[in-house]
Amino acid sequence: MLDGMVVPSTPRAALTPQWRAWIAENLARGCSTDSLIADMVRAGFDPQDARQALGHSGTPAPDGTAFRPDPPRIARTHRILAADRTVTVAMRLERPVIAVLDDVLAADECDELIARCAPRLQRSTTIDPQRGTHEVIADRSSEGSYFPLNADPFIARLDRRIAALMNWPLENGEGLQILHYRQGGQYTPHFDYFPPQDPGSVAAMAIGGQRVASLVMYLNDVEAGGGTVFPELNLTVMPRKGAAVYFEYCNSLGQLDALTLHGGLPVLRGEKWIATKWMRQRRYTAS
Ligand code: PD2
Ligand code: ZN
Repeated sequence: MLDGMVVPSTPRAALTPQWRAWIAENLARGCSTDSLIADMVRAGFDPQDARQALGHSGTPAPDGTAFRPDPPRIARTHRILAADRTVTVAMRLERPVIAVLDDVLAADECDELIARCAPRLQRSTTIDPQRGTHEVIADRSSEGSYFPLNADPFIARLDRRIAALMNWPLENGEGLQILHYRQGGQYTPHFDYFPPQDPGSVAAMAIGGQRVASLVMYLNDVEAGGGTVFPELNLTVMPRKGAAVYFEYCNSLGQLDALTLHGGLPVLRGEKWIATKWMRQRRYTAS
């Protein structure tokens, strides 16, 4: 631990949000996972709990050091020519790499995605950490639908644009995931990558490997609430129709950036529609 960092005090050494923030902050400062585990054990954690907490906060590089960011995959320019559309960069963060992007989708493209999905929504699932299967859980109160890669010419155009924007091969992308939140709907903070210590991650990573970057596109204007929050960064991105938030979390060593913890805040008024694209380390399609 670096000088000046205050170790959070908690009577039962539980993994509170303050402890998670402390772990993320120290990893970002370059502390080794071993030194953080030692500090946590001194503060009353069971060593196994401390190791598990660190496993969930990022995978150390082969030499045991903390996450080392690669140069961003996304272009550094103010405007990005993404195949058939020019996207404007409204905001950037270097660590973790986050970009807020305007004009990713045209208004009529947002409307078409919503119209196509509305009749076939199903309660959203997440990947079970033990088994790797898709399960309905209370943490994700939304309904969703899915378009396989290149499902038709309209989806293929969007897949191509998004791959160019994210600067990954189109084949590394999972199919577009559409989510609908009603008033009160939310998605509690989580990582989009598959936590390495979860047994279910092996199955989830069998095709295409780890997830490396996400693009969450907003398909409508939400009346109140519904922002995408990054609790470790005190950052909330407001949903605006056609805009998106992009973030990277897996480097070329396979290390994971725990600062990308994020969630969907409760929709306070109105409804919220998003489309999400996740990129993998390798080709995701079976064929
Ligand atoms: O709805 C969102 O803002 C949101 C928040 C966190 C979406 C996702 N994660 C996701 O699709 O992974
Ligand atoms: Zn997410």
